[in-house]
Amino acid sequence: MNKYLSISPEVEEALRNHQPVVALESTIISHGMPYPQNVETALRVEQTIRDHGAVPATIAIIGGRLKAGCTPEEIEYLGKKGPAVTKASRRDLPVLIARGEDGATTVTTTMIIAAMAGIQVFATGGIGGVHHHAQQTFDISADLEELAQTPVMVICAGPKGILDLGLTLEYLETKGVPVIGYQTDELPAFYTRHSGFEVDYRLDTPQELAAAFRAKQALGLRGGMLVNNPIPEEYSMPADVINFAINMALREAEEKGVHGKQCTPFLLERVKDITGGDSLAANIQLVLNNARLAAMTAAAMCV
Ligand code: PSU
Ligand code: MN
Repeated sequence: MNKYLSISPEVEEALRNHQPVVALESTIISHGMPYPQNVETALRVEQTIRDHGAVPATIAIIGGRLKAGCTPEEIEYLGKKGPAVTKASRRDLPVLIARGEDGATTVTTTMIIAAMAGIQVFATGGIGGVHHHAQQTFDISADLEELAQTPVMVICAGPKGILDLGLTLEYLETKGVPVIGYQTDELPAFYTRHSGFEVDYRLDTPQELAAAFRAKQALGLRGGMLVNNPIPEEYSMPADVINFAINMALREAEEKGVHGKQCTPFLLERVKDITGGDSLAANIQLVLNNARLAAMTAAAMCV
């Protein structure tokens, strides 16, 4: 085992007994939602995973340790510290670990640590992708490169419209990442069920998801798989409301010259404020929905 990795006793026992485990990220806690809703949601997501027969492993970096499985106290600590915690992507790991610092894990680093621990299924809200105008800015999330190389199934509600969805799909195609729609042919776009783009394949059950992932592994193909699970109809937001907020946030980011790792947190925060908190309610529901599917898929992976 990696000398910097700490697996919680509960997660370690589940993995040893081939029981289902679901990884969860921590940037969604520190940077994705305000306190205290972030901590409440993180704990509710863990409970939902337990209710569906799997063990949750919230992943983070605490005091230079890669944690697979955080305690409620550690989740509270990360949630309270919020954006003061370093948003840790792949390039941040060496220095953070060497200095013994804290880091909130993005999709990228959650995949890295999950794979180190032997966890195959990961539930989150949204992934990073290719930003608008990436032709000029080169702003392409490291999440896409991680999906290309690390063997973890990522269950999300689709990429948000803060990204260029068409270019994000092109990038994933180039990198050989299967883009799956769960019970849908259309790529969902996080707050809404519709994007106008098609997924590569529609799969309809946790068993089908598990079978496809198993086949990928058995074929020796590198990388993960992106499962897009649409937000439940009753919680989805009207397209005009969310598009208005996204366009306004994008304009503001451009005017202010926001770039680099601040870009995604800036856009998420502005979209939330512009929608007067409605987007936060939708965000919480879609994460819970993904947690349920991830728990059932992790269970299907174990049979
Ligand atoms: N997209 C969302 N919600 C999020 C993120 C992205 O809809 O919380 C977070 C995730 O942790 C993701 C990261 O891995 O932002 C991507 O950041 P960047 O675009 O800087 O790679
Ligand atoms: Mn970026």
